Amino acid sequence: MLNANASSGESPLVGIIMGSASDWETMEHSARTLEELGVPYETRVVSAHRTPDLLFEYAARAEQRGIEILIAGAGGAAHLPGMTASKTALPVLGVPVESKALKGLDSLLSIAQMPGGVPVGTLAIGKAGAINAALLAAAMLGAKHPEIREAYRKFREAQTQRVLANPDPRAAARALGITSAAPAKNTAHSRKKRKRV
Ligand code: RP5
Repeated sequence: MLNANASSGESPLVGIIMGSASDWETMEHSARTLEELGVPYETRVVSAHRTPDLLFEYAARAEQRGIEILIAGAGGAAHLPGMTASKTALPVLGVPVESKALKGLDSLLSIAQMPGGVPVGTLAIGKAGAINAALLAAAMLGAKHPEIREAYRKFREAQTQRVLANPDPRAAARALGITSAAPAKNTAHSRKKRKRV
């Protein structure tokens, strides 16, 4: 019943759970980031509303299965992270998935506003939160696993070097494919400038 998709042959240290398969588009960024850092993880859909018994079993048994941190992503009335935290002493990191109706503000508040006594570490809405949940998990695991601390340090250092190596925002935006289609001379900014002279 507790079979999940493990990332490698190694025993997973992180469990990435989500309320619906529709959350995967967001939560795969947690998975990809852990893969980049070489942290073994497992993933599975566990819904607080649709499969509450599975959620209780998964959360209650995660620690004895060798999982050290749980990342839980959910959208809307996002009870999954809080309910997971209620059944385990493992740290739970919550990722608010962007909802259609309220753009994830509902998810964010549902996850962040836990009553005192049962903490959920809440990340940003959507992709940024999913990436940061994985990075924070790696930072926490690093206290016990030196190779993960080193992988995390290298990730951060490479990120810093990338920014320093690309000081020109136009060139960096072009490289990332996010440059605006409009040529600089047609922008409102350049028109204003021309008027002033
Ligand atoms: C939540 O409801 C899930 O986490 C998901 O973000 C949201 C919508 O689920 P689906 O209707 O797409 O399955 O429980």
